[in-house]
Amino acid sequence: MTRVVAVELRLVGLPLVRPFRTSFGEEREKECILVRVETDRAEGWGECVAGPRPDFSGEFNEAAWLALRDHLVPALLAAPDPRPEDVRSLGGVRGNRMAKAALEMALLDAELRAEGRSLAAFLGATKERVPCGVSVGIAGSLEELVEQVAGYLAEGYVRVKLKIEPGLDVERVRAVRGSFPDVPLSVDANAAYTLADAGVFEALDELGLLMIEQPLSHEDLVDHAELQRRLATPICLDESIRSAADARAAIALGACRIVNVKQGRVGGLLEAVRVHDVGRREGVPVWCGGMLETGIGRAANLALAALPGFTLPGDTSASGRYFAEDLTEPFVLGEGGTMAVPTGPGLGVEPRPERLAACTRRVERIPR
Ligand code: OSB
Ligand code: MG
Repeated sequence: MTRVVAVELRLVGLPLVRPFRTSFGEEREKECILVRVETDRAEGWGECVAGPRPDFSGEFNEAAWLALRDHLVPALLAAPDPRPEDVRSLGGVRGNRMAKAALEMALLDAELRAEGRSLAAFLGATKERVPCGVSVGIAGSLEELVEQVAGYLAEGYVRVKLKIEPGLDVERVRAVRGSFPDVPLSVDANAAYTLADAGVFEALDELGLLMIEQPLSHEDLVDHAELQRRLATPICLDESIRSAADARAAIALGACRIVNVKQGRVGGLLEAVRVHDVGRREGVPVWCGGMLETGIGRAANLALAALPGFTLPGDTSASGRYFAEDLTEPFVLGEGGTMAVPTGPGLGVEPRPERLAACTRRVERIPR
């Protein structure tokens, strides 16, 4: 029996060590909502993957704040014994998956802390360390891109993903491939193309890429299936997969051969495990995506990435790839480009109080 005493919402902002440019714009800082749940037994933290603008998905920080404050949190506080698995349908709220995921994470963290059990163990992790890739934003020039990639490879990352957009694609990827012929390399278009651009992907198909992530619209599985039929390189879907049901549909249609799993995009860690299970059952490799998380969300991603179906390196980079100073103790890249999965109770990490205070823009505590 868990009694939730209060939920605290907090908007935080952290400067990024280098601007992160994608086909939908450039981020100079990380801004997100942290959720802290106080129960009668423990406290728990969750991080919302929404950003300041509704670009990656329809969710964004101000909207997620209201979904939490006015709908999800009141429903949670009204429930007599709320379980993490209830958050999905809490208060009959549709959508708002990123907001729900943050609340579910906080509730799970609190429960597992009270039980002294790690999130990784609870989710079914089978690895103590996970191999890590890095997602490289669109650079100012081709030379800068090659230099950035060289730097990340020197740090030990085992897979490099390049962001692309129309006009900044084949030439750049070809240059990186030319400089690093054997590096496991992929691209991510964040839905910036249409089937009329098939020629771009046919050219990329010659470069020995591990995968092409979300080339077309997030809403168009049929066109992805058409494109996949024309390519030898596997298509990986990110934005298109909002649930295990979406993953089943995409695989059944032949719209992808790989799935990027992000707990926030699919409404929480429990649904993320179900997406993983679909991939395993269907023989489709999955890997753990990222949303430039702070150490809180990063801890959750590492626990998830330690499940057996996560057979490709994730976008689970070290704290230093994002922040000069993380909210938690920094995550560091270790031997062989791997990172340790946290073993402490719950997420196994918590914000450092002075760093949290310095990054906080707004706090609201909602008591029972
Ligand atoms: O499409 O995978 C993406 C970051 C923000 C939004 C969308 C994406 C990304 C990344 C960065 O690629 C992954 C990471 O290092 O967290
Ligand atoms: Mg992506």
